[in-house]
Amino acid sequence: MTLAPKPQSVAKVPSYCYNCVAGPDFMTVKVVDGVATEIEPNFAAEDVHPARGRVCVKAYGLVQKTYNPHRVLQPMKRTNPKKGRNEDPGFVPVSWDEALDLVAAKLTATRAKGVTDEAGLPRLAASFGHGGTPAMYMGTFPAFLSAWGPIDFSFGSGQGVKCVHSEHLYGEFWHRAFTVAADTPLADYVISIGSNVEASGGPCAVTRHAGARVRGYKRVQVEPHLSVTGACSAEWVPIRPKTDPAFMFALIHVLVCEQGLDKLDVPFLRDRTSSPYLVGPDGLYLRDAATRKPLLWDERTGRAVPFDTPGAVPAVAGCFAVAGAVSVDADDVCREMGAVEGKTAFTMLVEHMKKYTPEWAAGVCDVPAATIRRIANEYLEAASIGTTIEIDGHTLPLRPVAVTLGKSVNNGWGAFECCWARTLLATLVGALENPGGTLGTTVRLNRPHDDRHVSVKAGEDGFMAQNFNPTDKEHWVSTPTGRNAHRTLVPIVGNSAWSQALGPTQLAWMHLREVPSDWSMPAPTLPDVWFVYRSNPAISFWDTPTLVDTIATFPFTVCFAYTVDETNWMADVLLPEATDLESLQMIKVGGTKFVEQFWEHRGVVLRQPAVEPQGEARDFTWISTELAKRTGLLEGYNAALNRGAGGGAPLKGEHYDHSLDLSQEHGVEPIWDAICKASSASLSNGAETHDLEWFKAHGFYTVPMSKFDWYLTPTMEKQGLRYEMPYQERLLRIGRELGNRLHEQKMHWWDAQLSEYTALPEWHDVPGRWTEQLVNVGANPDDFPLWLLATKSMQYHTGGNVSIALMREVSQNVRGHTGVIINAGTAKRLGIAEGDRVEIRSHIGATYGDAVLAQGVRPDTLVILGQFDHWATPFAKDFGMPSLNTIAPMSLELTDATGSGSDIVRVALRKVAAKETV
Ligand SMILES: Nc1nc2c(c(=O)[nH]1)N[C@H]1C(S)=C(S)[C@@H](COP(=O)(O)OP(=O)(O)OC[C@H]3O[C@@H](n4cnc5c(=O)[nH]c(N)nc54)[C@H](O)[C@@H]3O)O[C@H]1N2
Ligand SMILES: Nc1nc2c(c(=O)[nH]1)N[C@H]1C(S)=C(S)[C@@H](COP(=O)(O)OP(=O)(O)OC[C@H]3O[C@@H](n4cnc5c(=O)[nH]c(N)nc54)[C@H](O)[C@@H]3O)O[C@H]1N2
Ligand code: SF4
Ligand SMILES: [Mo]
Repeated sequence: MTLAPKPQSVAKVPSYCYNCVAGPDFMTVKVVDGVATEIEPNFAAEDVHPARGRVCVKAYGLVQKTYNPHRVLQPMKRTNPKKGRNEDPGFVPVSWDEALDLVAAKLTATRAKGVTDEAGLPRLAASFGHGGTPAMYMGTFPAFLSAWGPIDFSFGSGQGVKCVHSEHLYGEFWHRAFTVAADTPLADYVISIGSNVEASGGPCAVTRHAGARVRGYKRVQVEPHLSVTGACSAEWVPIRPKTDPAFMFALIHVLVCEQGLDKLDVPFLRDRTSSPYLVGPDGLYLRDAATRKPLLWDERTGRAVPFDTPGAVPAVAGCFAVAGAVSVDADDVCREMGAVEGKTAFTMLVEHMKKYTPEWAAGVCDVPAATIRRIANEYLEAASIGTTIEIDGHTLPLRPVAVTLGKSVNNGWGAFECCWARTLLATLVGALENPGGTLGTTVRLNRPHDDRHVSVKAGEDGFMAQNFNPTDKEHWVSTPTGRNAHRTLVPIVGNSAWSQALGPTQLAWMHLREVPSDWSMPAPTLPDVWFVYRSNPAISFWDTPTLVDTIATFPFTVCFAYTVDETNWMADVLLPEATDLESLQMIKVGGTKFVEQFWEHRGVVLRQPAVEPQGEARDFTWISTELAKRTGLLEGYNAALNRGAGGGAPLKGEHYDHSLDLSQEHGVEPIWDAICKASSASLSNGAETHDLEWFKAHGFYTVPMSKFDWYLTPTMEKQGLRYEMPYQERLLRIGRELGNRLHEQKMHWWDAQLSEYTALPEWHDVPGRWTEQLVNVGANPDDFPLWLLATKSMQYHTGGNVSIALMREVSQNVRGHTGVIINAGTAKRLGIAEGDRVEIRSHIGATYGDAVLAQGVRPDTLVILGQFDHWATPFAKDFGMPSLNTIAPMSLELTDATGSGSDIVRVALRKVAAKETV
């Protein structure tokens, strides 16, 4: 027996993982003689990181990721001019010089033609995946993009429209909540509607929920199948897919119609919401004729007065005679109302909700009325209206109840209603943005991204200001500036840096093939150059076979590549960047961020090369600087870095100046050294400056932040602002205005989407839209009797780590990872046994997998985990896993007003011979 040689050096290198949106999480990389061997927690972060310095199972795959034998380790050039699934790209290795020259020459030639083309669309397009996480790995590439000018982020990967889409838009509108979470450490009762947080929430959420369970909180999981979250909840409610609005409307009915106003948080409704605003007979607010301010009924003087009248005591409920008011409709049409009756918005709500009884909802949702009523009453009781808590010296209401929504509930048709109902359920008991309640995490459509309190500014009618895309005649953007037409079609998405990627991205794909017959805008063009990084739309989007054909028509595609995958199979150039454990970057951490990242600190953390890059992989910052230099954009690139585009703080601040010389090319380490110094100086107001060497040793730098900042309501109170709940007068008006603009252009193809703009949402047959769509494409709904849904896997971050063997090995022990989850009774009826090969067929195609029988799934529902069915990605292409994306259509009919859709499709199921797999 020979003994392994004694290691010469063992290092523990601090770093971060941000492979999924539940991050960032802290870790250390154990390096033995220059080889990464293990991932470990970073216990130095125990007191600052909400998961006490720990990462999830996925991060443990990063060692194998680094040494994956299938990695692309040299720049590659395509030699087969034909593109398509069945066309071998014929990639051949080239030097970095040749690859960069090729890309730079293409970019320079494109730029010479003008950054936008004859249709007014950017010639350069870029797609980044998985909820913005690629930015945590792309070094200074954002500075290059910023130096370039207009770029089209229209081509969706699975992120955006398939992600928590309506929540992003409406959450930010109502309470500066790009994503929404429960205040888990204080919550006593959480209704979790399709939010699979035990699988998808990462170590921060899992730690917080485990703590809450020990404390005795109750979580009710409302979901068609028994996810791991359902399995460790107090109760599972197997609701019929896509009927969640009805369930939630019935909860509201119990609160406002059965329990009534006296049982609710009256001061909150009176002072912090639009509940007292008077609505006239035309469904619009009654407004003061002179100032056009909405009126409310002042109980003190017995008169209708403008909402901001000092000393007024607003009536929350009631009908009142009002004379001489006006209403303001779309396009500023002002109507004189004469003598009319004004109802408070709250009374409008109560009358509206009367029909949505638990008995009615039971028929829609397949949930017993008694269960719905009990849950509503438990929620109300747990809200403990009237109690308070002290948070860092401030006395705040304690409302330990929350409703959370998962991604398939808060996107697509029905999502507006669910987001509205969730926000309203919090509002009614004063739990919106108060301790224990429903909280927003961060902002992305508003600024600044790292402090949502600063983004709260007074706007019209006593609400927060909102940067809608204009819908008035003069300013409406009638010619799209990006291929998904976000500014033209979706007012609420705004036009910030993130807005394009959150536009109706499937339209960008669909309209390259065919535009609607009454399209009266310039026909969309192909981008001259398309960049793709950490995104695989050919697997993550809908109708992936057709999408692949569309990608194949793109003239010049540059992919940063880790392995070959289904999207970069169509690339012209592959650029291998140094990955997670091999490259240098600093990012901001702390504050409150996606999923359940609620910190009591804020700061920065460094990712550093724990090991040398494999092969010829190069640091992303080096690649970005080279591209900037070779395209003549170095000065603009350096200027963007000085503004803070590389992450961290701007390089010049009140107490420091580490700006880069604009005319010089800077190396990777000097750039990040400047960012390290500027970030630490900025965080400490000039008291401490730490350089790159310091960060390499210490990993992160944070300063304390008060938990008080988790809650938005005190900020609203300070500014005397109201949440725009329950009545959506503004959205109603904007929708009408948008309709006017589109109809002036003779376009009616977006009319169904316009129906979403309502003051008080109505139940419309949401699941029925899927059967109606089948009828409209000439299919028979009876042929597709089952629902197929998707769910996340704890072991995989979307499709990003499917080629890592360790993840596969772990996941094979977790139910569902070997095929499609089928209710055991349904399987028996169809003659299907455990492990049988089955075909899941929709009206556009079929996908094949093995049967996984379970009791914990509705008989009318099938579930496929993750996103698989790979055909190019090494290792994953041998899994034989089915995928919803292969058979779910891209459909205008199934697109809601925000532009999103759900991962859900009507299917047929049958047993097939083992060999039938294509
Ligand atoms: N069926 C189904 N579809 C879904 C979902 C679902 O749950 N089920 N989820 C949806 C949601 S919520 C989202 S956000 C999207 C996400 O879907 P996308 O936005 O497309 O993102 P990913 O699937 O994470 O992208 C993965 C790609 O990144 C590559 N990659 C991984 N690491 C590296 C690296 O270090 N360097 C480089 N160059 N490339 C790397 C992988 O090889 C892979 O090709 O998917 C959506 N689609
Ligand atoms: N491990 C891991 N964590 C992740 C990710 C990952 O890929 N892997 N991705 C991250 C991203 S990008 C996102 S967007 C989040 C998403 O996080 P989640 O929203 O928690 O995502 P899912 O696991 O897809 O949960 C959706 C659940 O909705 C249920 N569902 C489907 N249709 C319906 C319906 O009509 N009604 C109800 N009530 N339920 C329904 C499904 O059963 C499924 O379990 O996760 C993030 N975290
Ligand atoms: S949850 Fe896991 S994969 Fe996601 S960022 Fe955290 S450690 Fe990484
Ligand atoms: Mo997502």
